[in-house]
Amino acid sequence: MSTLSFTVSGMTCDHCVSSVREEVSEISGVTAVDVVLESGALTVSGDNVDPAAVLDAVDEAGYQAVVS
Ligand SMILES: [Cu+2]
Repeated sequence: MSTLSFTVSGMTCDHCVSSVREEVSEISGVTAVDVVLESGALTVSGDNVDPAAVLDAVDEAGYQAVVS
């Protein structure tokens, strides 16, 4: 189990947060997703989670993420 941290830009409301949470939750190995709207902080917990897959999932949701 490990934790990855990212910063997401472009989220403006709780719906944005839900979209990001939903997409990232679908990634193989992910067990927990925490998104903070105000700071854009995205924390992903799980086993052997590919950081690139997280960046892709956020992109898929319509936002931009960087590893933080
Ligand atoms: Cu929104």
